Amino acid sequence: MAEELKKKVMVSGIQPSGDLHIGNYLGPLRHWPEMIEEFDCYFFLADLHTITVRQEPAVLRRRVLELLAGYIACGLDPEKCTLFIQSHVPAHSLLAWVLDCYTMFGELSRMTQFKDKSARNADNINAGLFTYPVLMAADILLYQPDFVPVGEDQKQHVEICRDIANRFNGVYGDVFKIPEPYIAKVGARIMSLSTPETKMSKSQPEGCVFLMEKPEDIMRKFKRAVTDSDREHCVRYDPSNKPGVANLMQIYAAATGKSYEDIEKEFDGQGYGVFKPAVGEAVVETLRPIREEAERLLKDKAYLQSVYRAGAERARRVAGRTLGKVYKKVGFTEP
Ligand code: ATP
Ligand code: LTN
Repeated sequence: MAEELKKKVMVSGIQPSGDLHIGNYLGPLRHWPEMIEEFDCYFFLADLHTITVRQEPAVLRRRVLELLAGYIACGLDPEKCTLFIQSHVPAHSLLAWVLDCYTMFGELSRMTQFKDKSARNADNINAGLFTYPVLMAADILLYQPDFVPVGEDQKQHVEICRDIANRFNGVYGDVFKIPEPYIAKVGARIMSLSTPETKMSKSQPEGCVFLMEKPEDIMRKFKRAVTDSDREHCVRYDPSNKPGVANLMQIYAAATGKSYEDIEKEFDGQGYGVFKPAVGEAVVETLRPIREEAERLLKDKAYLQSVYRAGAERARRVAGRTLGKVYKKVGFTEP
């Protein structure tokens, strides 16, 4: 226990709003298995966040299990980290309410994800979509983490979490640790294969490669990936002028560990007709063991249940300590 207390703490979540894709994997998730060796890690399925957009209940239930199997298959050994489902730890919702009262309407209005998602779901701009970053701040602050490993798109949410925590600490003393975002250098923002100007996202399945997809489908998507219309047809890292090629290079670099320089040399004098299938092959090979392991785990529902139950129990203990402290500080009467 003493040893565990000394370890730095990490917290991160993924929404079960769709299947895991290579943006999630090659961005943050791929690094998590190394982190669990070094840090005390809490990884959860953010089901409370997911209902900000309307979900089919049976699909949401299935996805949570699939994602949990995906987490473990990606190398998150449940013996070495805490894996749980957000709605199983009520402290997330309870702290979110308190933090709502320390978050300004104006700062939430500036969140780009709110602006994007409300534009895409114009018929359901609900209050949850607006206050989502406060729930995310609660998810984080409950565990007093040092780092929050996420993709580039979540940086703004980690920043508002820091602002909320600083505001609260300013009133009540050092209640919360102020966490840092932890963003991978390569893979921080994997772009869509069909529209490389936009982020790869599960809501746009054409340009998105899923972790559990069949190899032939993955290959087809890479062969059709948008590159560029210049005559040069050479593999060169130039994100402003050749965003499609730069994205494929980023994916190849993340999957193989090669540098952009190595990749330019490897494909020197060869056109995209050689490069694109090579990226596809590298991705297929990276994903193969993950897919096979996830399929195996999904057949063992009792095991998955034992993992998320044990995870929630541990998370509830840690989160409960922070929530208790917060309730006391704001002046709630002890029950
Ligand atoms: P989507 O836009 O695909 O619906 P999301 O942002 O809602 O995704 P989550 O599945 O909750 O995604 O994201 C889990 C993690 O993956 C987050 O840390 C997020 O920053 C990261 N991530 C999502 N998309 C990408 C991407 N295209 N490139 C790199 N990281 C990504
Ligand atoms: N908002 C994130 C998912 C998420 C998260 C978190 C990430 C919810 N709570 C806490 C890190 C820490 C997303 O949509 N990708």
